[in-house]
Amino acid sequence: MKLVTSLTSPYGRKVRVVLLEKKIPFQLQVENPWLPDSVVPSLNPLGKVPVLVLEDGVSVFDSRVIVEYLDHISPVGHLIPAEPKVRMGVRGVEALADGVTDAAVALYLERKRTPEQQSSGWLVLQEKTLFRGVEALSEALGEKPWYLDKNMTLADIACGCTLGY
Ligand code: GSF
Repeated sequence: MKLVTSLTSPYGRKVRVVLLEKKIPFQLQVENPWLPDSVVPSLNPLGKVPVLVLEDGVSVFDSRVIVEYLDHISPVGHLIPAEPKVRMGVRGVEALADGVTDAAVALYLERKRTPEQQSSGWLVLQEKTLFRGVEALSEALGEKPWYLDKNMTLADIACGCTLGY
């Protein structure tokens, strides 16, 4: 299988960490989705990375769908628990972490625009989301070493990639 991503993408990083933790061999194809001649839209109609291309040519996106698939195909180090409520908690932290990343990406893109084009209201909105989200990530972890107490799960990987970004 081949992972198509940019090396700076926090969502792509989450998938790369999962691939490595689960010891799944993969090819890496580095692509910049923002370039006008990018191949990414031919793999994902949304034009976004990461995309996982399977042996039979099927393209899988987005990162949450990819990590779910990867966790199912290998029994090595399960990252998404089976018990429904625990599973919901782990996926919930992932959704929160991804949401914080979305706000951080939105801030980054807005700040790349010229000062005249930037919307201060939009920047404030995204900043508030970002800080609320980080606070909620911190509260959910509390004093525990991992979100699920004894084991590292997808929740910890997603949170780590968000904080890294
Ligand atoms: C987000 C992917 C994304 O926004 C996921 O896979 O989890 N919910 C999706 N990717 C960005 C790159 S980055 O900010 O990581 C992307 O490919 N943007 C290109 C575009 O045209 O929006």
